[in-house]
Amino acid sequence: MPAVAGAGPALRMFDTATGQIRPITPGPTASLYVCGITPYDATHLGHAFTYLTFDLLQRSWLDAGHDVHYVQNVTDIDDPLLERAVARGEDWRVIAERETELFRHDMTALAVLPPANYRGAVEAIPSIAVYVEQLRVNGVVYQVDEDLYFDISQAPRFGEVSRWSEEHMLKVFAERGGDPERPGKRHPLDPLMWRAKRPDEPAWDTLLGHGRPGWHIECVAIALDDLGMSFDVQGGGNDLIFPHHEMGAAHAEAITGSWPYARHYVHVGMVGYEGHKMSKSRGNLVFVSRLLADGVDPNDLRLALVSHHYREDWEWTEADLAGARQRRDMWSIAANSGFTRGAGEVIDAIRSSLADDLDTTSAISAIDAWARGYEERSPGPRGDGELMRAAIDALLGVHLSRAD
Ligand code: 5CA
Ligand code: ZN
Repeated sequence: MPAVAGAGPALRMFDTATGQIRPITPGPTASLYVCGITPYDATHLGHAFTYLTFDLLQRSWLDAGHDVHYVQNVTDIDDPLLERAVARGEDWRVIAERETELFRHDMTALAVLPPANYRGAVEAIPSIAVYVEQLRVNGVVYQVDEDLYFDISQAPRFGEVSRWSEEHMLKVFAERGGDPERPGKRHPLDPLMWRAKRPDEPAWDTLLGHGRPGWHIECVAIALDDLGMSFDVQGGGNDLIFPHHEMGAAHAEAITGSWPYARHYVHVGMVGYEGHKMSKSRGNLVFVSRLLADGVDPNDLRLALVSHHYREDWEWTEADLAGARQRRDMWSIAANSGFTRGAGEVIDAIRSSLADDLDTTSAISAIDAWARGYEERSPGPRGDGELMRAAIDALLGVHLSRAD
């Protein structure tokens, strides 16, 4: 990321747990955990929107002089992956490896700065087993048949991340991987921690016996091992607010006896397509790799996505891409023209906008106004265009074209 002279105001972001935009106050090293993909299908624009959001956050921290310890998981063992493997007649490991590779390739193409640690659920299994065993010994985890569940009634702060009513929780729990109806559970919302081996399912031999981990504990084990308790930001799409991040915070509190799990919960709006949230289960997907293979410039795609505020739920259309292409052309022409002025103030405006809950729409409007200024066709100060080029590259991750 190019260095840009100067500095912006301190970053403030919306925090789901408090419902407020409040300052994020990292130490010299900012810590970030973002929930990664379940690799059973290639990267769609919803995934890209989520990871671009946290890329803007990482860039903003780097610009402010912080080091960033960014950890991301890949859910390389879970029900949807196994279901896909059966449906396709492929080995689940082959699918996971292929789709993870494709995801990483797509992220690189979109100029997403990589996480420092990229962790698989499978590699975390020994650690997960130790945490679950500790909770079992403490009586917070109980057995249903051969499986293990977490007792939410023993999590005093349960509900403080989403702030949802129990009624609302119950409504979505089953849609998002939960099993409220299973007989033998103490509470319908209790989440699975460990699933004992079933015929035809992969399993790992651990101190909990043969089986595989539940979803939430996977992210908790990785986050606690790599970042410890009370890291700066837990991130993901807003479909992860409940149950995933609520359960994660409850698990982590039970394991460590402390709070908060994350100091800030940042959730990204859902990208829709053809009237519904873009999702692998519905199949209404626009893939990053497809667009790139069709010749779309990744800078245009990146600009199209970041033109939406990250908290907005929005619907992708072809017009997003056409608009971004036109805008990046306009910015490139301006940067190459020698007829622009005011880069310093515009860079201040970009930084202030981004510091205000990653307000990319205001940042982009400020750049638009600067770019339109070139139409006066009177020479501006030398280097103005180059300053803007570097700032747009560093802060938004968008490269402008050079004059031919
Ligand atoms: N592996 C889990 C997280 S531990 C998972 O949710 N995987 S995923 O592949 O379904 O989603 C990966 C990330 O993309 C998550 O942060 C999710 O919230 C986000 N995401 C999924 N669909 C969309 C969408 N349509 N719009 C925006 N973000 C999305
Ligand atoms: Zn996760």
